[in-house]
Amino acid sequence: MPDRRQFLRRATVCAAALSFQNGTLGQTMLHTPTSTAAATADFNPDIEIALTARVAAVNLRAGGATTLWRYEGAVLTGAATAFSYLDSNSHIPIIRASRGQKIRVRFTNALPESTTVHWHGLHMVQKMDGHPMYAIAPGATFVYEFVVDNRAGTYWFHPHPHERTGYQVYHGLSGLFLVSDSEEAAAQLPQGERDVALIIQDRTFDSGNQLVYLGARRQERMQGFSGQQVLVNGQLGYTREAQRTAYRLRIFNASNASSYLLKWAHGQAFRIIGTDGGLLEEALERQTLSIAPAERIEVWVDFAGFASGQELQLLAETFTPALDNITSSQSGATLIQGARPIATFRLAGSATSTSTPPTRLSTYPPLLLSEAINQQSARRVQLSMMQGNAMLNGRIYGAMDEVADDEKVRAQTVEVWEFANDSPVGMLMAHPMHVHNVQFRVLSRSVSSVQSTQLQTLRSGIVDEGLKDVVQVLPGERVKVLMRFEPHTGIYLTHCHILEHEDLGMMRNLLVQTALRKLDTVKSGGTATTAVIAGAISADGGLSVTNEVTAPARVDIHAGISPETGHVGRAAGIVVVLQLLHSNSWLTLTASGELRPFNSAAIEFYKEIASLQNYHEIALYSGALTANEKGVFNLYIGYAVDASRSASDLIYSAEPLTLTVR
Ligand SMILES: [Cu+2]
Repeated sequence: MPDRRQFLRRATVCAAALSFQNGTLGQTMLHTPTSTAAATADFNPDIEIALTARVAAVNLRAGGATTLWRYEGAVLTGAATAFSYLDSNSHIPIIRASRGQKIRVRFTNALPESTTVHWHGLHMVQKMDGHPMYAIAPGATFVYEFVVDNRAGTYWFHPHPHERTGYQVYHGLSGLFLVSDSEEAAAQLPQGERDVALIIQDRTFDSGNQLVYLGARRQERMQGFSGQQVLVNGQLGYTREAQRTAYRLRIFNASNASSYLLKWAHGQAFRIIGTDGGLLEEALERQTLSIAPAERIEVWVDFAGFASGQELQLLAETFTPALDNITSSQSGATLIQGARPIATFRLAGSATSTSTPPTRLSTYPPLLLSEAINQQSARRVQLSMMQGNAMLNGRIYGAMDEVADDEKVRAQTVEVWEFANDSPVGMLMAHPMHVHNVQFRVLSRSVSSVQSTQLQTLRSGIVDEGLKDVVQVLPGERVKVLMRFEPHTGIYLTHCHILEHEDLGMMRNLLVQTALRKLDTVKSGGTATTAVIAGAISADGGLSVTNEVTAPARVDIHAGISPETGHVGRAAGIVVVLQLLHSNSWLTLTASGELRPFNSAAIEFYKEIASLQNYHEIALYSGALTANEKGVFNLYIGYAVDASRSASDLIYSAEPLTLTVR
């Protein structure tokens, strides 16, 4: 049995979505269909970039220009290196920033359709996350402002408009967002010319050198798009001259749907130093690398032991989401060991002495299963595909603000999630699952009952170590991950990163609700009052956490309780505490509806609930406010489970509902 108080302290979660007559607070918060955002006057960015998405012709290969959708950028403030293109002539942009820097991106949509910019893997407030609810119309601008608070690592950005992400990314819209920090600097990894990004994308070109994407048929989209050629950094047969020394390679699968199994033609093992969320704590070695769409794997390699003029080839086998190995049907260089060379390092220069392979790379706060509020009952996300739909828990993406009860979490709490790709009906495919605004640890990967050769081959190279924001979930598997939600609250997303699946609706909103804490500062005392407690219906019928009314006014107050997962099904007492700011008194609402001085030594409960459900809505008050009731009122709601009834075991809302009566 975990110690109860420890458990509660750790949990820091619980109750209190405040809601009113005309709908829940959640819905009110979600009513933000803005497609523009202006710069904030006092933001003072360290880096300011003008970024435009437009249609442009780019010379990708011989035979004429290819029409792409591309990002163009210019640095307005900060180092010129903050924005560049990969390999100088490429269309793939790179933004470079240090942890802690303030970034402003003045984005202009010069495309013929709406788009957004999602900063994949980075922690963002809701409005800056590129959620499709913030679609930016053609010709419109949107100013993204955020502070980089992720660890050093290889992050990226791409469009996230509803149902069009696959098309827009395929046609060229994606870029790297590289974060550096002091810990990375201390690791003394190869830098500058020896820090190389390898971006893998598969594309199909027609005879006029134009990109060919799949059609609108649902069946095609279910299969996902896999191209006939595998490009690295925009080029087929990517070749790079390299010195005979150590390199850092940031390998990133930016393909829409294909997964790759990578290996060196010369048989060397990969020394893995980082994954999605930055450097590993300790380097590890693998003979092959399996990389799913949106995943990043960083490796360290030393070319010192090879001769000048020698060519080292990185080989790839391509797997579709259905795990068909289509390498032999793809074009490109000759097959080697059943794979195609996708990148070649041609060694040059004088020999340098062999470098010491990195071992210890970083440390980060442990994320422990014991911290999870649902250690015994993982939050299940069932993946399924049937009747032309790709679904999460049997649902496809609905309204922009639609959130089911089982899609709500609490900021700063730790949860276990289980992605279950074992639906007994429908098609089984690999689904790389991504959760916005969080980096997680992979806890376990069940052995699948489906044991095809392809699946075993692909699984053999999977890198689950480190902090991740995408995890490959193979057919028949269940993968458990552990994550701590960031302090940012609001609507984020959980989705499959096969972009055609995402566009089909294999995506759901994730509502991160306010972190709740025990209100230790509640004081007893004060005097009873006839003042009516908090909350108001504003002129348009909408409601927010902070309300103002001019007396006389009518108010309706409801409070919602969403207990932490571990408390569902248990008996609980609900307490309502009212703080009168004008008199600095604390009151509690009794079961009979009276307001009495709050006494922490003898808590009076407003209501008993026999079995806590995921959500309870409680009507607290309905009536009129008179001019005598002017002032500011803060309302908190809390609960205590089972027989525990002492003040120290109560879990309160962190933020009050505030009503100002003028
Ligand atoms: Cu999928």
